[in-house]
Amino acid sequence: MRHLGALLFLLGGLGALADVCEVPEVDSKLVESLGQRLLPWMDWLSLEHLNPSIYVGLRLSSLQAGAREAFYLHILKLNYQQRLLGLAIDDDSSNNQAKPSMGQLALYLLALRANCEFVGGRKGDRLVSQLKRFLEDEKRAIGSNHKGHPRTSYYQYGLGILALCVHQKRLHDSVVGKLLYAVEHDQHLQQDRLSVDTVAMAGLAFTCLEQSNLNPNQRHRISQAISTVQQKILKAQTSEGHFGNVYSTPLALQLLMNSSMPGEKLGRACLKARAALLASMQDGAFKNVLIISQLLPVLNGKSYVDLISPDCKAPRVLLQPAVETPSQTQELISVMLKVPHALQPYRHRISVPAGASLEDVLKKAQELTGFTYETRNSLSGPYLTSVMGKEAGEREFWQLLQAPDTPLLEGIADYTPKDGQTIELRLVSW
Ligand code: B12
Repeated sequence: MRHLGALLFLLGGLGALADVCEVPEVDSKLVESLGQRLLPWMDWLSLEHLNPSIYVGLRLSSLQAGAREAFYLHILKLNYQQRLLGLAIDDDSSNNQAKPSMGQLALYLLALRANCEFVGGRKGDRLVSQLKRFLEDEKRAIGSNHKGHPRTSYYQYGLGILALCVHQKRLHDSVVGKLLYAVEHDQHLQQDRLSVDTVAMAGLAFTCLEQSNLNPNQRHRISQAISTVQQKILKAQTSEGHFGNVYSTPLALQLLMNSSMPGEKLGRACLKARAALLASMQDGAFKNVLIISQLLPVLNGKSYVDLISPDCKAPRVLLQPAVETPSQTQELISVMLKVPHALQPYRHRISVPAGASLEDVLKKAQELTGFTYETRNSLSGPYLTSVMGKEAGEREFWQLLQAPDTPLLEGIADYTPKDGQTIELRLVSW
């Protein structure tokens, strides 16, 4: 805040008015209905549904879940410590649980900060060392000539740096340097397109480093990279107002809310984005809990950078569970499902009740027509890993498209196909 004030003063002196990104308050009923979607997930304590992002999103929002919240954090701690440190294993199944990825460990550390805890003690130090080691390994995978790729993604690389930063843990300049280089040289592209989520996450990490002054030798490069990120995000604004697409807009706004620029462009762009978000919220576009957890902080004027010193005493409204109104529909729709480039090409018309998800279509196709698929659970929901016996390899994925060529903006569990639509599954590199 002090920096912003100084900057405003300086720019004022130069005759240019500095502009900030604000997202004015949104109807509280609309915000609450988003928060209510998180509640069932907080009661659903099975391991594959535990999601530290939900906890972070709620703590940075204007809402709270009462006693559920503390209990949820407790379960997160037990689960993450057990899987990462191999502690207190009394049943065999826990031995087989996959270790959290670098990004998941990072989100867990953000969750601790969201409760105003600093990671510490012997166990905490080991978690910090693990995250640092993950980043070092990724740095090596990228290579000294920057020709390689991180094994996870630059998104997770940024998340890792951000998590250590909010815990005031120092990283070697060379680790930060890889993310700087990626932003400076457009290496965070996905299929030749800018991934707004990825640059926004990098920008959030840089903003934290700048505010905490953890890598003073790179100060100049870091602030340059922040403005590069801001420019890229502003340039990616669509005519409706979203940055990238509707689902990257929350993270983009988290980044821009920490920005200031001369002129009026920033403030105008943010107001337009807010209007677009509002329209999408009213349209029911926000179904996915991970995305909701990235959006709720924005609607409360907060970002992940606030985890440097979170306000854990701020009053928040207690969420009440939503009253379910089950929609009964007998109406059937028909969806064409095709996998043209498989070893065994597949094409069938599948009939499902209106409102069914794409996952329901895949299930039905598997039951009735010899279609086969597999999924893996992720924080965003079920991720399609294999189709017609063909598993996606390294840096490949099964892309979901509406024929002929429009990638879907949602995963199989959230997307609800319309009558007569053709859905294609296509193995692509990224
Ligand atoms: C990196 C990334 C990818 C990479 C993942 C591979 C990798 N090795 O990292 C690739 C390019 C393959 C990818 C693919 C897709 N993605 Co993507 N992806 C992301 C991104 C930028 C970061 C995810 C991440 O690392 N999270 C952090 C870690 C700690 O969480 P995690 O759960 O362990 O991460 C895994 C999952 O996120 C999974 N994953 C990635 N994307 C998606 C999408 C869905 C719907 C699911 C269920 C899982 C999933 O891959 C991660 C690595 O294993 C997010 C951005 C965001 N805001 O979250 C978008 C994002 C999650 N993806 C999105 C989409 C739509 C897709 C696709 C459905 C696109 C398509 N039309 O095919 C496909 C998934 C199809 C499938 N097979 O099920 C949307 C989801 C929106 C929503 N409503 O939920 C996001 C938010 C981007 C956006 N703004 O549009 N993605």
